[in-house]
Amino acid sequence: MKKTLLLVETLFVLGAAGCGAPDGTLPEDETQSSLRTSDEGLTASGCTQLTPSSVKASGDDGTGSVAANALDDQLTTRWSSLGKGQWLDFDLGSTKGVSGMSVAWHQGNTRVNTFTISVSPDGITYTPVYSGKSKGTTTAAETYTFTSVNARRVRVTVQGNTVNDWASIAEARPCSGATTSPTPSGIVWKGDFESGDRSQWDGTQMVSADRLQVIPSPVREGGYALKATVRQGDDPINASGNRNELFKQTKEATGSEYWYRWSTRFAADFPSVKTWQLFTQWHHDGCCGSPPVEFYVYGEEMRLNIGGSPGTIVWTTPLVRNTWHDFIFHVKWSPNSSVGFVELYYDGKLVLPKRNIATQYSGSLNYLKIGLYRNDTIAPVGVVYHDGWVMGRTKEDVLNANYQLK
Ligand SMILES: [Ca+2]
Repeated sequence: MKKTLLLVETLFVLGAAGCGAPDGTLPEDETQSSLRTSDEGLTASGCTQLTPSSVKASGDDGTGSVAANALDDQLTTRWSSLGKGQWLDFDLGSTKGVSGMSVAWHQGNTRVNTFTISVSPDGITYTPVYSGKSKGTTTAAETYTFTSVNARRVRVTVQGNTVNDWASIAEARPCSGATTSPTPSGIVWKGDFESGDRSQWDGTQMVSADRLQVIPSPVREGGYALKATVRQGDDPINASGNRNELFKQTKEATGSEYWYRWSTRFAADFPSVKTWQLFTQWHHDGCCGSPPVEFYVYGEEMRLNIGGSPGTIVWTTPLVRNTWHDFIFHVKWSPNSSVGFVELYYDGKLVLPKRNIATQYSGSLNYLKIGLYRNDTIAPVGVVYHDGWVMGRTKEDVLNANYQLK
């Protein structure tokens, strides 16, 4: 066993050198994993485990970490395969309702894995139902849920982790909801600044920390909100326009449906200019062009534009400064204009009934950006406040999200 491992290690190093790879990729560390033995089996939470009839994978490590190890009820064995895009694929034996997947990640307490879950009726055509990251804080199973779908096969595809490009899973099971409810409820994410800092978000694009401050006043809910300031010339990413923005890699799967709630307040002296000032956007992960979902101010008007440039302005309202405005935004994410839709409540009223429109670009997933991003011709300082961000699966989720209004 040890000999085989060493041999494989040599081959990998030689292979990497031969390809001119910048850093040799070593096999998955056996020593560390043997230190993390545990007798606990896989425990799914909030979802009833299904029993797959078999499992297969895109590959393994050649030294025994095969697909079946993810289905043997032991956290001490694992499936491992090297490279982004490696997958593990469960056959349920027949078509079943699937609404989640529990995964116990190998060394899951030290690595954040990026992955997608997709389902298939036939093992040929796969539809993504979930994209996300593992928490990176536990070796116990994490359960990822999505809208229930009938499927024969469930696949998890791993796009590397924060330590290396190994896909390594100790145990995994597809699961189904305890009820037949088509939309399992739950809060997916909160970005309400109640941590007192920006840590609920994935990162920033700002010229300096004073441009995106978490502040105790004014707040719309709880004890903290975000104050975003843009001065002319602020250009943290050497791109068009001036900005200071916070982002969250929401990466909503195609076909997924979510509700978002947040509040925004424009300072009393927020600039009045006949050009664009974006305060909330869902940006595509591709490089170029206007984002598919843009909330922005133009002159004395607030607008929602869908579909980039030119896109379609689906809602406008007069801009009112110096007071909080509450948004509840319901979206089905799809590049197909007869599948995707948007629906908007503003200050407690339904202002945009559900309207079918393409909300993604084909082949691209979106991520959320808030703050202030504006035309670089604008000279006056712009200040906008954001608070209470929450993303859920139902309207009730976001309405009941412990949103403590001031
Ligand atoms: Ca808050």
